Amino acid sequence: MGLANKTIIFVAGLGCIGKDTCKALLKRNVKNLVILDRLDKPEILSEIKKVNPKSNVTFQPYDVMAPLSESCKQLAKIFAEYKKVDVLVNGAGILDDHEIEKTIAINFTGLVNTTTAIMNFWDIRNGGPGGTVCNIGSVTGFNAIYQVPVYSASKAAVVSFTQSLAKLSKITGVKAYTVNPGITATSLVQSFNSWLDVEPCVAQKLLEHPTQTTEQCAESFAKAIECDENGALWKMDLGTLEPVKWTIHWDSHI
Ligand code: NAE
Repeated sequence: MGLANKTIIFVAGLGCIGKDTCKALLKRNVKNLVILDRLDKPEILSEIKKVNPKSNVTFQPYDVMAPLSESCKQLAKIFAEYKKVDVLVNGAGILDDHEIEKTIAINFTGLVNTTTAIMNFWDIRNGGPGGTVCNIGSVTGFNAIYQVPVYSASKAAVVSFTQSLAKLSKITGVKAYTVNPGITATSLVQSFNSWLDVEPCVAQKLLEHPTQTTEQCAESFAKAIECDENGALWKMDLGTLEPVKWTIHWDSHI
């Protein structure tokens, strides 16, 4: 998918990976970039806007923990304004295994709700034009950091949900894939709680191993969005972008 002239909604576009990915998208001349995030960060927004003054970049406060009906209302306003939206990026996430319910609510339920809400506007069964959902999973959705089992499982849920969405695209007309970063130098991984404090030094131990920069991650991220491959599982680790081949252990045959 050439990104020039496309309209993209980016949930969590003001986070560390989000910000640099927004910049990478603007370098590709995205037409409209609608950033939704929980916190208003005007200085980050203006830094993003500067990358390409020809692109239209806007921000709206958005909490993925809001009820589904609220997400639907907010998306209705966005669709009324832009008419056509091509890609939804779901990127909200927290890493704190002391916060069990919040982790599931933000990392998984919130992503499911935003995706469910946009189906009202995209589903070809309602006369919609289709679209593409790009969900941020994690390499921990493939193989857990077992000291943060709640976070890892929330990302495995994102991977699984997105694989089903991709298979449903024949019915809905909506494509889906995940982008799964390896450890990326952001505030998320600088310091975090393990489950039941099983490993008090988990962040420190993790960061003893090689990581990638947000700029490297963002470049891979933008390339994955350009590929627009339904069902893809992209691993974005150590500055590379690689498709992951999923092993099939069972088939429902339906
Ligand atoms: P970050 O903390 O800078 O970004 C988190 C973003 O989620 C922020 O924009 C924040 O405002 C938004 N957010 C949190 N709660 C929200 C809510 N209720 N409603 C709306 N937005 C909300 O950290 P980041 O590292 O840039 O993380 C961005 C995404 O990438 C997250 O989903 C994270 O899980 C994922 N990710 C990060 C890494 C990493 O190493 N940094 C990895 C994979 C995936 C590797 C690991 O899994 C550790």
